[in-house]
Amino acid sequence: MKFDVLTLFPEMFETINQSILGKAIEKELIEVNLINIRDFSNDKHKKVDDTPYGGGAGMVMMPDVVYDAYKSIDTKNAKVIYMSPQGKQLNQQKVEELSKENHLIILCGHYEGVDQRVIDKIVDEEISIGDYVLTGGEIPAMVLIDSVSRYIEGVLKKESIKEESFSNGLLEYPQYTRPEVFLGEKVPEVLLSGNHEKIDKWRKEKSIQITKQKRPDLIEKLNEVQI
Ligand code: 4FV
Repeated sequence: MKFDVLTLFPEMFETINQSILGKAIEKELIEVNLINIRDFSNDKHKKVDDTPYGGGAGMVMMPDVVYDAYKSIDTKNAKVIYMSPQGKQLNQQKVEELSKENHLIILCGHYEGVDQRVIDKIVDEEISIGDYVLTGGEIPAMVLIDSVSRYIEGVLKKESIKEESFSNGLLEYPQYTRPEVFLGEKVPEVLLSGNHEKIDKWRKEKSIQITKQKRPDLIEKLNEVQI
C-alpha cells in the first residue's frame, strides 16, 4: 500500500516511523511519501493560502498550489481522500475497505481549509475522524494511515485483527497479562485454565456484556444485521 500525503507540515508525520508502522515501512509493506504543498508555490514568499472571498476569519489554501502538488504525483489508479469534518465518519468497515486499495493520496487541509474548486477537481472521497474541528488534517491523515495499515498483510498477525473491537460488530473483551496479581486483583481464573473452549466462551460473553454497557447502539445494529 502506497500513501502519498499532500501536506504543509510534513514534519508532523515523523511519528509514523516509530513502532509497528515504522517496521511496516522498513519491510516495505507500506510506503508513505510526504509531498510538501509549499514546494509548489510560485510566489517568492512561498505563499500557499489567502483570505476567503466574501470575507470571514482565517485563511484558505489556494487551489492552484494544491493542484500543482497533486499533479506532481503519479495519480493513476489512486483514490484521493480529503480529510474534512464534512466527510463520512471513519469506521472499521471503511478502514477495511480502504485497505484493499493499492494507492491512497491523502490531502490535508489547514487553517480554514482548501478552496472548493480543487476539492471538486481532485477529491474522490471526504473522510472525517469525528464531529469536531482540528487545526489541520495531518492528525486525521495519521489516524487513517495507522488504521488502514493494520489491515495490510504482514503488518500485524492475522489473529490480531480478527478479534478486536468492531471487527465482529462488538467491542473487544478485556485483556490481561503478567503479573497474575496486581494491587490484589487477580486475572480471571478461566484465562489461566488453558481450556480454550471455556476461554472463548468467556471472551464472547464479555464482549457482549461490554458492548451492551458501553455501546448499546452497536448491539442494535448487530440485531438489525442478524434479522
Ligand atoms: C478533520 C476532522 C478536521 C478542519 C479545518 C483541518 C480541519 C482544517 N479532518 N476529520 N474532524 N480538519 O477537523 O478530518 O483545514
